[in-house]
Amino acid sequence: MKTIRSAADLAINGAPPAFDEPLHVGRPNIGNIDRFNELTARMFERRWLTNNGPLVQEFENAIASRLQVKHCIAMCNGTIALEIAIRALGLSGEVIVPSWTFVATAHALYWQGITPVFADIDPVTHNLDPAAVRRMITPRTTGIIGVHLWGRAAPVEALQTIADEHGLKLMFDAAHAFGSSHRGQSIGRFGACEVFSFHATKSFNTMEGGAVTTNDDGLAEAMRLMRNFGFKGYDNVIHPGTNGKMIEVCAAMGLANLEGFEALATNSERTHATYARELAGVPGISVLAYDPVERNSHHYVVLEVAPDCPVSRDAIIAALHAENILARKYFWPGCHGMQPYRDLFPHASLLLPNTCAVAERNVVLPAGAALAESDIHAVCAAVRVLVD
Ligand code: T4K
Repeated sequence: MKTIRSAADLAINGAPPAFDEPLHVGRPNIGNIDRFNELTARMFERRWLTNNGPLVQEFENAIASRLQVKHCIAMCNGTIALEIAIRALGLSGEVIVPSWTFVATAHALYWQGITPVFADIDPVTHNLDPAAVRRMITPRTTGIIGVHLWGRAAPVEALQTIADEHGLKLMFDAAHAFGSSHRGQSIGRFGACEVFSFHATKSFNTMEGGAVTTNDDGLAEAMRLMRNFGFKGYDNVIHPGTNGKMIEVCAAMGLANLEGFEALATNSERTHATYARELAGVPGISVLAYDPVERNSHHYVVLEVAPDCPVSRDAIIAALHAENILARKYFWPGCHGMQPYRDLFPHASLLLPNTCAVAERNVVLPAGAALAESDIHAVCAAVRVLVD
């Protein structure tokens, strides 16, 4: 790794890149590998690999008890989990979602013939703005999906009030929020249900995987059926369904990763604090802060580049990439700027000024357990030298 002290040290000036190997956003956090090996060895002895196996059941119990929620239904990934939750809730017509989210939130609706209607966000929290949600309600609206973006809770109570007033269903995309809290309670217990992604790039992962958590017995039962083709026992299909099952290897990874999760979360919090400290006072940029009284996985370190910053956001990203620091501009340009939504709502940006502004200033920096303290110093040095 190169020590960056001046502009001449930067790869854009012909110097070698800061890192020989790329430094990624989303490098997987890996917990207790011995435990994983032990669990999978027993799995092979049992010859039970999927279809609601013992590891999946153990994993579901562990998640439900950790989040203090009645049901956890593990799934093969977060997108299928969203689709199944949406179907189990009976959503149809139009559903209000933020545009400022990973495109899976919108696709999970569109894929089932439901129109995602994009509401604007609060530019400070990056989460849905309740007033904007109200403006997007029509006679076709059946629900709202709040997203706990970057692990920060969406405005849960305000969205619930709107949903209750208009007879709408409320669910949450909690893909970023495993380990986060709202008013001191674990995310996973709000709305009709909450959907997690346990993808490899998430703070807590099962390689691929996801889950829906809910306190509603009927909803949980419907989702369990839908996850397994609608089967209730042998030869008895009582519901339309799909294949949303989590496999045993993924559950083993989840159980192994749960063991080390507290240490990983503490490390991520430290990483976030180091970035914030080292980049404080650099003109035109700021590290997005999370609520200090709530738990957040701190998995996403988000840098905001102000319009008056001497160097543009895209120039910063290009320079970092030249150093092999693969920062991302998640979730630019917002779902409304992606297909098919760009064609569906060609003028959506007029109603999404905050989304558009945030999309132009966002940079997600490498974080996670794979990063050494010295890596963070080098990334910050590169940013400081570029902007100062
Ligand atoms: N809702 C929200 C709000 C979400 O953010 C997501 C997923 C979902 C729903 C859907 O959940 P899933 O169906 O995915 O469970 C990645 C992830 O694939 C996606 O899960 C995640 N959000 C999204 C934010 O990021 P890409 O297209 O950016 O992935 P990719 O391949 O560019 O990888 C990201 C970085 O991670 C790269 O720099 C490489 C690094 N990486 C990745 C993998 C898989 C590794 O170092 N090792 C690995 O094994 O979407």
